[in-house]
Amino acid sequence: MEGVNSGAVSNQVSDVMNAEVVLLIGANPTSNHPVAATWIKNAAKRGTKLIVADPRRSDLARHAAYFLQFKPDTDVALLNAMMHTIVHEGLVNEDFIRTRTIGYDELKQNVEGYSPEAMAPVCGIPAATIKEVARLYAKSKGSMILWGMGISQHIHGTDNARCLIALCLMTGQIGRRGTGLHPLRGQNNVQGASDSGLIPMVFPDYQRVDNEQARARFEKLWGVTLDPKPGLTVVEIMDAVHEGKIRGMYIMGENPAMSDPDAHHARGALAKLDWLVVQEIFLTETCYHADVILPATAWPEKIGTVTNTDRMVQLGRQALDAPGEARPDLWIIQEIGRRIGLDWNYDGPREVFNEMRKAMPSIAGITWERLEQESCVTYPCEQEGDPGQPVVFIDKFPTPTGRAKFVPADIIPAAERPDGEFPFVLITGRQLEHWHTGAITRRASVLDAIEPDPVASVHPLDLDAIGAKPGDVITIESRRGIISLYARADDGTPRGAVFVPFCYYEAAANLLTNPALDPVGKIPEFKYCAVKMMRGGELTPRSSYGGGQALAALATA
Ligand SMILES: Nc1nc2c(c(=O)[nH]1)N[C@H]1C(S)=C(S)[C@@H](COP(=O)(O)OP(=O)(O)OC[C@H]3O[C@@H](n4cnc5c(=O)[nH]c(N)nc54)[C@H](O)[C@@H]3O)O[C@H]1N2
Ligand SMILES: Nc1nc2c(c(=O)[nH]1)N[C@H]1C(S)=C(S)[C@@H](COP(=O)(O)OP(=O)(O)OC[C@H]3O[C@@H](n4cnc5c(=O)[nH]c(N)nc54)[C@H](O)[C@@H]3O)O[C@H]1N2
Ligand SMILES: [Mo]
Repeated sequence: MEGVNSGAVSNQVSDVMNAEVVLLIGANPTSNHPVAATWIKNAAKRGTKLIVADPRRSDLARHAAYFLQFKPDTDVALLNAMMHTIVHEGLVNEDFIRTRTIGYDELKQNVEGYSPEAMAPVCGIPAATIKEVARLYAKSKGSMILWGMGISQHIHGTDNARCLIALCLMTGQIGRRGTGLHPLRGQNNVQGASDSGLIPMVFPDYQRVDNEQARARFEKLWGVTLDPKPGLTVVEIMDAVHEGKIRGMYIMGENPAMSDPDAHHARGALAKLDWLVVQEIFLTETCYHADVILPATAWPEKIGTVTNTDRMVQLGRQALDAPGEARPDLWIIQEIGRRIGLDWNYDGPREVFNEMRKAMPSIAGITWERLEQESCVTYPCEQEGDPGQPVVFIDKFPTPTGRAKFVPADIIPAAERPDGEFPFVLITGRQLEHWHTGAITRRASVLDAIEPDPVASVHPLDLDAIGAKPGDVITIESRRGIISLYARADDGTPRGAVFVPFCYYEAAANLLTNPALDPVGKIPEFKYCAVKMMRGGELTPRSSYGGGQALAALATA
């Protein structure tokens, strides 16, 4: 059971109700995971002590016992200082460390250099506060950690996560109700996509492609020879196009012309391709570069399963007819497969799901019939009838030794720090009303009416410093690009920083961002680059959709 790999989600979000302490770091659930936010607020109301740590104050800070508005990019400093306190005050769980982990001595030695007193000026949180939250987390009967992209999207994102894991391991705050680690998942099916092998270095259930045994198993299952070489990740793919190593691309349900960092570079790659196919439900900025566009059906127009952040598999059913010539993604993929000579003849999503059960021990016990009856089924679920396991890692971890490893982390600064010429930090992310690149939500009249125009959130004192007032047009420039958009006063944004959502084509945040990657996770540094900010500028004309246009069209219709 516990040998089954399920990513790192050890406990479901609703488990915050069983936690005495919840540490939420680098995530803004009120905007991005509203259902999770509701669980967290309800838990806080019932007495769970909420610690919110984020350079930007979000709505959940109002519900927090402690809100740590630490300096952007200083997670390792803050977390190492918490661990220093836990070590020095004898709050570690020695029994857990001895029986369930390896590498503690190295970690202990490493955090020695990170006293709260030394780290306070680095991260901007007083030493006494760091100690209080460290004690609170370590001593409680159950402490849970939830995190988001504020942790991951740095060149040291893996180190940030390693610190959270170490914090949890040294205190034994995992393997029970109301404890553990929950990296809040993004898209409705990003967990399911990862589980089923949509990662360039793994097969289903996270079996490495370069692991001979794993490869042999899948070669037998599929009756083909498989490539042992890990593939490229998103940003690496665009680099490979510029290097002339990739000449054709097939993109399905992704809008990299807007979502990749350094958009000029990414769009340049799309334009350079000999052949680009985009399978989409809308005519996106990526489609502008396509040779062929394959119209797909949207979520309510087809049948299929998704897996949410809580490791719950659920079945979506068709509620609407597909428009025009749109076809389900599965139909399109299967037809392409057949026309290049593959013998694919799945009789629909159910048959594909049954093959997934054969490929993935973690969901082997989930039947299609059960999904038709129950709203969702939690995995690991290895045998039919198994209720599923809401809490994993109860008595071992999914590693060869069954133990978890401490990995010490040191401070690595962001790839591009502010300087005299580019004095502000650009933080990019999301807002409630829009989804990523705006492809869907800017076409939704109500959402588009609420947030029609590109905005930058800036601290009122910084707005003052550049001579701008709320509602003025301001211009933000980085070493890679320049955008003009409306200024919004927001005293939750720290001084010296500006927050820009990446959904607006007219002022695309990713024209500015730095494509530097975390060497392990290969995630770009979307949360930190250097920019300058000036009052004034030319607003780019609105795109073919968005900017209140969907609503205006409705009014005149
Ligand atoms: N409405 C809406 N909901 C969404 C999405 C959407 O586009 N719109 N997208 C979905 C997807 S795919 C994802 S991945 C999730 C993302 O969900 P979140 O991770 O909550 O979203 P972000 O807005 O990217 O950033 C999270 C937080 O990181 C903080 N941050 C910035 N710099 C740092 C730092 O140095 N350290 C720390 N610790 N924090 C920092 C920001 O202030 C912000 O509050 O949302 C999902 N939900
Ligand atoms: N600056 C900045 N950039 C970021 C981030 C950030 O925080 N800051 N976050 C990053 C993260 S975490 C993520 S997840 C990415 C998201 O980046 P993308 O995945 O590129 O963004 P989306 O807008 O969600 O694009 C999904 C596309 O799929 C299409 N689509 C929807 N449903 C279907 C379907 O059923 N079939 C098909 N074929 N197509 C469909 C939509 O129309 C849309 O164009 O952005 C990343 N980029
Ligand atoms: Mo995401």
